[in-house]
Amino acid sequence: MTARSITVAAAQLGPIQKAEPRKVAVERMVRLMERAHRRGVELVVFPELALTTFFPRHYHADITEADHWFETTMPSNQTAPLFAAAHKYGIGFHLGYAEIAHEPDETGTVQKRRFNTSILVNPDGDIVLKYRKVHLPGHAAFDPGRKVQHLEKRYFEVGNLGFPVVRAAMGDLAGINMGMLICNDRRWPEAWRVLGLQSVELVLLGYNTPSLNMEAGGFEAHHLRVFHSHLSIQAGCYQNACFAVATAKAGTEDGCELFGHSIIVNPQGEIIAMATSWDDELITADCNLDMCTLGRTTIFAFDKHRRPEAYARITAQVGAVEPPIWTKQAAE
Ligand code: CDT
Repeated sequence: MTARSITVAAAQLGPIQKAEPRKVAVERMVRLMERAHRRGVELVVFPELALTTFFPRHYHADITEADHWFETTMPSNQTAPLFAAAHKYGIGFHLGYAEIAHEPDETGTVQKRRFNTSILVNPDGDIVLKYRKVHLPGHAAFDPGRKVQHLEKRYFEVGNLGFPVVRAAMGDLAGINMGMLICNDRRWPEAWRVLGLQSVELVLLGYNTPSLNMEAGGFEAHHLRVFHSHLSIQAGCYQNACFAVATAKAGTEDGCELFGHSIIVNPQGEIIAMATSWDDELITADCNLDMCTLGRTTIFAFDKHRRPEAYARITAQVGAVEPPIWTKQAAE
């Protein structure tokens, strides 16, 4: 029996400065796709908000002043070269971008809505999966206590598409179960498990993570920033028996350092490729999807071993509550 295998790439991007037009960013991405094609890659993963600088660090009092960072159509004239390259090279791609959609809100009224979005596109140019970031970090109002703002809660609504997984043809394979997370989502085991419960085999994930904790909430050693990113992705893959391609935007962008360290991880939780630069860099790996079977038929055979009746707090509760206090009298 031949292995179900796909060759994937994390197409890390070096910094995109505030003044850099989308055209230049797209040209850089097309060059990475050309390189990917030469290396036999079948699916390329670009970072979160890959077309512009990480603009949530910039404050606009009037949110509409930030609209120029957003895409209103996909593809557009500016992003069409990515779709053309995908077609030319027979490569699928994952793209993170800021999305403006005119959609009904929860009351049914059509509104202008803003999301931190990613899409999975096949070589024919079909958008086979769309995801909108659920775990938005940062804050909504200008914070004078911070050296650098992180205004995702100002510019984006919480994603309203859940954590979808789709089975679609990619590379030589007739079907791969693929899902997406965006940046901060990778730190939340609940998000990975919702993907795992849909038999995900390959998670596509883009991120922009500062090298320093700008929240000034306490000391966090510099080297632990990368450790926590890798720890989260490796645990997510192991516990859900899947591969992940996790792609960073890296380097010093608008004076702020992003740590890079893009990785590809297998279902054993091992890093099988890692970026070493803070620049545009392509890392690749052959993923034998049959490797997902071991975890999902043994230690993480969900149907045999999960105990949802004991997990009610996971969905019933947001913040943590205090436990009861033990006393000798109560114990007797
Ligand atoms: N883009 C993104 O989600 N970044 C966050 C930084 C958290 S600091 C507010 C991350 O989790 O990597």
